[in-house]
Amino acid sequence: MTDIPKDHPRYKSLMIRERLVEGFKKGVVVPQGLIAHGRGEAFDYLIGEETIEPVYKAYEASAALLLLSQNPIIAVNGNAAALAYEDIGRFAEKFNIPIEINLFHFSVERVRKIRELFESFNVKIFDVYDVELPTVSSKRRLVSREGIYSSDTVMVMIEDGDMPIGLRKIGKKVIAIDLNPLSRTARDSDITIVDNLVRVFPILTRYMDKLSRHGQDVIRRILEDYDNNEVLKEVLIYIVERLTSPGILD
Ligand code: PTJ
Repeated sequence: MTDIPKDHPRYKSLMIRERLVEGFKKGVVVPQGLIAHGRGEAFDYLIGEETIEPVYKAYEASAALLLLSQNPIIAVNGNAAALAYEDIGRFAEKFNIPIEINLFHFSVERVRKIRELFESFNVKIFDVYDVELPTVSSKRRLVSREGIYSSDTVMVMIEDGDMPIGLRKIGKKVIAIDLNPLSRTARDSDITIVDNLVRVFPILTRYMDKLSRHGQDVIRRILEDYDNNEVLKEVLIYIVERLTSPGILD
């Protein structure tokens, strides 16, 4: 691992990069995943590398949807596992939500390596692909009958855009984590959390804890009032205002 001095102004971001590089060396992340991360970093820069105000509504709605779902599931790929397997594992364990390994660049070897990362958590992991999604053409169509295929809500992250639309076509609800508010994934999902995956699960945990103290009617209303397009617009406005604010280069 590269020795990054703690006082480096970009320490945090460089350490996150290191996780990806380590994941790549171990065969968890594909080379394309490094490129995908660069795009994410660019958008993280634009939002100031912090969770921004409009996105809290998406967090709240995501928690509401997960709490109301009968069979929610978290789909993980190479980047997600490399960046946040501990956070995802803890979340899945706490809220008893299964995980399915769902890869664009599919290989049995990568599935095994990603599975290993989650094995220390008491969570159900789906990694047997016995059915195909008729609405997805990429290798992500390979899913588990008892996992993604039978779920009602799927959480996807750092992915390339074919899953949300494909999943919604067969009646599933989709929560996406994607730093790019303009991506297909962001626009085609029911709820998009425009935030860096490395920040997402602790915040989502807080919302899950908070909302689970409320009655179903309150949770349902939060979901009904949520408008993903509006939130994406607010994110774009936030970025534009931030970039054009007088002190931006100070
Ligand atoms: O592991 P596999 O085989 O499933 O392959 C995964 C990759 C990432 C290679 C594949 O899904 C891909 O090519 O994705 P894209 O099309 O590059 O899209 C990735 C999206 O995730 C982009 O919109 C990025 O802005 C976003 N992104 C990247 N890093 C992060 C992120 N969003 C949230 N948090 C991040 N850390």
